[in-house]
Amino acid sequence: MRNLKRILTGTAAGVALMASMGAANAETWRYAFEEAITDVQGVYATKFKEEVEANTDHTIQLFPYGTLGESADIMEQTQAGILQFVDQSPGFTGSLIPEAQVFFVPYLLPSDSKELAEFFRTSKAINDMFPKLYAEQGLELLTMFPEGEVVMTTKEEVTEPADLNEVKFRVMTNPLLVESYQAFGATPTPLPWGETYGGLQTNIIQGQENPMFWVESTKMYEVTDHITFTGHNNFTTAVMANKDFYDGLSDADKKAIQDATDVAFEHIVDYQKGLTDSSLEKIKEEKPSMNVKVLSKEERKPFKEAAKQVEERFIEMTGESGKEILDQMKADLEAVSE
Ligand code: 6CS
Repeated sequence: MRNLKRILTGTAAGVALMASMGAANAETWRYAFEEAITDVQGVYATKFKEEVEANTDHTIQLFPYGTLGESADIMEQTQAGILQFVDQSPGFTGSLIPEAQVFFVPYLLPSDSKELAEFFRTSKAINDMFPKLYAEQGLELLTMFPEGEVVMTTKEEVTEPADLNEVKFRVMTNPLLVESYQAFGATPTPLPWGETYGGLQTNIIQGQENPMFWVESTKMYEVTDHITFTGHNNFTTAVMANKDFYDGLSDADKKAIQDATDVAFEHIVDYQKGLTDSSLEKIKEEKPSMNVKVLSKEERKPFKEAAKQVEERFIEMTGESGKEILDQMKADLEAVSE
């Protein structure tokens, strides 16, 4: 082989042939996500791509939101093996993996971002239990990471559950989120993302929830007038690979993917420092009349009270398996809060 290399590199045609031989196993892998390239999932995917391309012969082609359809479409394409990687948030995975709805038990996750990141890094529920559930659906769960505190944006001010009465509130297509907003006093309306802006514009819906960077980048402030920090959740997302594809990789490629996953996780945690505040500033510049309300401890009480029945519903909906995940998550959260 060394002799062949010496012979080939002696001529221009030989160099070209060597390059193509080197590339014989190189593949292009497709990775779709639910946001734009400049949003949190896009920043994560870009870092992941950079790392994989630097450490393997392979190339990753990124497909931001809208290029291949809605979240449900990219998940279907990944399960079918058309895509190799997908970022789908548990908010859309609830019907496929009911236990993933645990991320919608209100007031479960901590608000402190350092504690939250450490939870995602160390959680047995996330790193040991969820991968088995995703594997049953033909998916290799690579990571889960937080995308920021969820706020409500609405047409009318919200300070208590009674303000949500008769408010058609868009939620991701997730049965437990429907339960949550019912418990909060609203009329939950599950919709794919693509119908949200238009729904608010035409008053078919009057509210939605999401992290601040998304409220800013998707211009939710153009179609709603109030932002409420209720502290009830932090947005979680998940990145996975098609399992048959992943299982068929060499150990070196698997390691490169795992390493890229870890590097991109730390990058995205770091990237989000101050993001809620800077997004809020941009919104205030674009629309100074936007009303921003941070609910006090006292004002949060009735929402917290309602959360109890949502937790009970989660257990009813998911049985023993869901309860085990919830209990483990609580233990994992306890461990990082110490
Ligand atoms: O609410 C949604 O549907 C969207 N929210 C975020 C933060 N990312 C993607 C998802 O589609």
